[in-house]
Amino acid sequence: MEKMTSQLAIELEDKYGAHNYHPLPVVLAKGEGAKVWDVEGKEYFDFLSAYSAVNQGHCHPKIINALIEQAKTLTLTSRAFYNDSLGVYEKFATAYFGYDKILPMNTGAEGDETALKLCRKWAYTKKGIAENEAKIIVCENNFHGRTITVISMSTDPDSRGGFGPFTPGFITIPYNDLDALAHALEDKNVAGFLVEPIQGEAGVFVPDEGYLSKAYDLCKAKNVLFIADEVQTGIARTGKLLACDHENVRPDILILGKALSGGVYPVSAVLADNDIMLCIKPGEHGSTFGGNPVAARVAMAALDVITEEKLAEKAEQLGQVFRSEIRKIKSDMIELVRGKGLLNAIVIKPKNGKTAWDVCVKMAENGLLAKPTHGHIIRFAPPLVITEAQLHDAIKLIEKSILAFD
Ligand code: IF1
Repeated sequence: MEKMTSQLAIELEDKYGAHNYHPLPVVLAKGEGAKVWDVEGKEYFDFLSAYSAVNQGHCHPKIINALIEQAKTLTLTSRAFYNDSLGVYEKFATAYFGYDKILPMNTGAEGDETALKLCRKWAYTKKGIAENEAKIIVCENNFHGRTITVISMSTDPDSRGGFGPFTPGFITIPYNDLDALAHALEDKNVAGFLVEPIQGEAGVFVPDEGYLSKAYDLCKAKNVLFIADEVQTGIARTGKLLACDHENVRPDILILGKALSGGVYPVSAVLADNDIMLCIKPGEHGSTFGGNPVAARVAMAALDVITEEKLAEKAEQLGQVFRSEIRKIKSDMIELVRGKGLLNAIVIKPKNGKTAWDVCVKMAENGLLAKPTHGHIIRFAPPLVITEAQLHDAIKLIEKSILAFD
């Protein structure tokens, strides 16, 4: 076999893979905790964490062990039969998040699709909306995944362009705008409001304090379901178990993904109480892999790690350190630092033609991986297991990289 090099790996992907991504030219071969290594053995801090899937750190021994043990025993039965792990996981996860029921799926987009179906079914069976008339309010600049219905809710031309016709039944309003929400809620056919507590892809856009709790109250007053997409913000990333916890909001429907498995396996879930969840009956929804024994064991281990290692508290404390240290860097390329917990972003002001992309390339050279979004924003989201000493080392690399353009 030919010896693997970064160059060869990139050539292979370019030649044989679909061109639906434009990665930084870094080829990773190994990960542990907050660090990853490329094919040539160069070490990096991972400040993307697979878009917040790897909150528990790369290859966490407890999660990997759960994966291996279950994989050796039973991997998949389908839901045509019961398995001896799913119910245990369902009891564990509903207690963990405080809901009556959980519906297991695999990817975030499937979680969102499931929530939309559940909301519509509830609208027809409980709220009394006429068949096919239900509407769901969504926000501008949302990101909920890549399926046709999910991109039907998108306002991003790259996500939507050339993929129509789209699924109807959505009302789009500006994010962080309570008046717009109140106005949209006047429509009697509105069944749900789907929102990211912090908009990730939009560039870590944190709404005004009180937005979520007031939005929740507005929804309640109109008997409309408040649906939170916590695929990216959930599971300790923002300094609480859920980002909605910052405002003591308990969503009617909660969507989780990514870090629900610690990035080890595709595991997503929708949680709700009986009144809503039992609107879906046998045969009306499902997935071959959803709720498989490996996913169930991996997710329990991943959630145990969150609790045992106090990762929400760590994210809160280290997030304060990150933002205050970055704000001390004297560079006119840093326009703004924002975020919550360890979900943060720097808005970059281009200088001498150098953009956020160039800063990311420079950081990679210096041993830190992060990804630009929307051309001028860099997201910083390390695994939550990063130590304070490692965080300070990483901040020095970020500073050195930005100052290289002065
Ligand atoms: C990619 C972004 C992050 C999500 C929320 C659902 C999903 C996602 C809030 C779908 C997925 C990912 C997917 C990833 C890029 C990434 C992303 F930049 F595009 F927006 F994280 F910030 N809800 N987000 O953020 O989950 O089906 O992918 O499991 O490469 O598309 P999925």
